Amino acid sequence: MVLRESESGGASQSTTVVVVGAGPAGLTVANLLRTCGVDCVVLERGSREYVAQRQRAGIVESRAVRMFESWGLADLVLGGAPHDGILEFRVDGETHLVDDTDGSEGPGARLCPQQLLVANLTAAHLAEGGDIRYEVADVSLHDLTGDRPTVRYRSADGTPHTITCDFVAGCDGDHGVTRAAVPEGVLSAHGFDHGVGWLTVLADAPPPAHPLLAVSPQGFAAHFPRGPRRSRYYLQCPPDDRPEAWPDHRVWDALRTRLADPALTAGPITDRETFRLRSLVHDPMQYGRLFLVGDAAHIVSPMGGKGMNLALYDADLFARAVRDHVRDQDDTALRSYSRRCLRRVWNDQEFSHWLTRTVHDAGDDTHRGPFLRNLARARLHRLFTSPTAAQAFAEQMTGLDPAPNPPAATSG
Ligand code: FAS
Repeated sequence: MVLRESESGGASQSTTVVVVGAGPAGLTVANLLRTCGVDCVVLERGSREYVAQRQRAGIVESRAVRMFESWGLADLVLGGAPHDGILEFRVDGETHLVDDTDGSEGPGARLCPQQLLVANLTAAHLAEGGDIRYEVADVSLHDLTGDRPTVRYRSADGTPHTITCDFVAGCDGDHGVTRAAVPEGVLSAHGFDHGVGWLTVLADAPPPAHPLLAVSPQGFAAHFPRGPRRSRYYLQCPPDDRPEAWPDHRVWDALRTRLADPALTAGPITDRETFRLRSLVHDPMQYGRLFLVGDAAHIVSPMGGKGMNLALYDADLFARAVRDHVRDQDDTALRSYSRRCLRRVWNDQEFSHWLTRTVHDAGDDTHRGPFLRNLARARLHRLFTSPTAAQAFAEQMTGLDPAPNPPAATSG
């Protein structure tokens, strides 16, 4: 890292990769680059405490567990319990246990809450001398189509800084600045509004025996573990509903009804939000030397747990591509980054769309009518009775490609 006084005043530095955003995407990129000896600087507008407390995803899929293992990082960054490979569908109170493992060799998914993964990735990177700058402001990108883009920002004390680099990893989520730096008309945005809202609730209440998806005439509900004494619940609601419309008693009544579990143990609710289920993909995921990673490029409804796992997939492909560029002057992977990520993104969008439609259409037929309700119920019946359908479902849940990825990354 080279430190000099810049023309615009303040400090100017140079590095290989500037990573904007310290969520799962940015922190995974930073850890993987560090592992293969590539310099990078991470810029995050929030504080370390803010980033560490955001509660979102709850499962690291098998493919991502094996990815961290291939980089020698699994023991360092993964926490939480191994997932036992069983998913429960409860349809009108009737239980159907579905195996969501594909029987392949290697470790399975982990019930590792996003904030735990983020905390571990942060600690691992800082412990090895990684450079993460929190509470930065006014991040702006320049000369992205040149050989050496620059990133300007203000540090927490207001000092302006300029960093020159080879690549910028845009890991700043759906509302960040990196995608916005791409000129109008370069990216195509493909969106879908599911016309469904979800109330999401976090509570200090006993986790379920298995991750649970419930279909009922009153609408969809879900119950996921978020640690040994904590649960995440989802309740289908009108797309423009507000959290205030859901006082505690209404939440627990609806959960007991839709989960068909009158004895469901309640607990203090620590967080509740409502959001509209929507999906969004930006294509391409690259502009010059800017590479979009994770939610900065795509949003997928939480059905199937693909949001965070897609961010980890992109981060793995980007880090390998930069390693090949730096180590072997081979840009093949950089040139195909966007195409290969988008192939996975559309695969997971399709799976998440299928599952979202199925569990919502199969419930309350006022939602989209009896014809689609019966179609969805037929899909569920096939999943519960056809080994081929169950195998295809498991393959999607694990995130493992039918054709395995290239050989494991070597840090040398
Ligand atoms: P993130 O949004 O996590 O991180 C982006 C980072 O960039 C943030 O730290 C932000 O502060 C920073 N940033 C933004 N602008 C910046 C700027 N200008 N300068 C510097 N830094 C900047 N996915 C699942 O798989 N399963 C789930 O159950 C699930 N539940 C979810 C529940 C909710 C309420 C939400 C909102 C999402 C959920 N998701 C879920 C999706 C979620 O996990 C995302 O896919 C994941 O956070 C994406 O990670 P990143 O791409 O790193 O983006």
